[in-house]
Amino acid sequence: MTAIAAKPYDYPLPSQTKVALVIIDMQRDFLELGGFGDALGNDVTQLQSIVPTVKKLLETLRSLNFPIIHTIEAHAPDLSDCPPSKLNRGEGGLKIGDRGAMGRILIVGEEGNNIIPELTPLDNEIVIVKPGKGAFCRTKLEEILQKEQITHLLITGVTTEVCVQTTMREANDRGYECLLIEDATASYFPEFKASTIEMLRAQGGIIGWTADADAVISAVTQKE
Ligand code: TIU
Repeated sequence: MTAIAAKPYDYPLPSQTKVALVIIDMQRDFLELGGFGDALGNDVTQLQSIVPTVKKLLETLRSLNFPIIHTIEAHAPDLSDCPPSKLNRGEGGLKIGDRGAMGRILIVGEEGNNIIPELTPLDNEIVIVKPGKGAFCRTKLEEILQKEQITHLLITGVTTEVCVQTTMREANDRGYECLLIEDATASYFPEFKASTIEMLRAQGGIIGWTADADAVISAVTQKE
């Protein structure tokens, strides 16, 4: 594996690299009725189409022993890690911590906060519980990546222009080589997904690369 066919040019994978799959916030709170995404007034069905693709990537990279990192956007039950700016944002409807159809919205351990069953992490996989949109903000992610000597991140999940884009920008500024898997990320707003993909890879890959899941799978399964 020396490169993945990507845009704006092939994503190089020199021999010293260690690649991880990152799956951002594939939680019931964002993908199902009664969760946080729904409470914000979004059409949650927009996100469900990527589940088979993320599952295929997860199963392929898992079977090849790549490190897998799952993230969950969640707050403590007492909301001590939720700034008032985040808690009070929005117009009407249920807020973070309110009780919804799947338990308290965006609260750690509640039914709606779990990763969807199709993508349940294995015990040996890394799970980052994050209070912000970016996965590096107030988490141990950077420390873990350094300890595991991970240099390259293949990024998937929801939503493209919120938690996915924020995380990719945070990672890029910390020196990680990032590739966003286009058909494994989704937004409630398809036009925002399209714009995000364009802006991340513009200017010669100013934030990183983008590629289809098939290109990633073909590269990682090819014999050396
Ligand atoms: N609302 C929205 O688009 N996203 C979030 O609130 N969190 C994530 O993107 N995970």
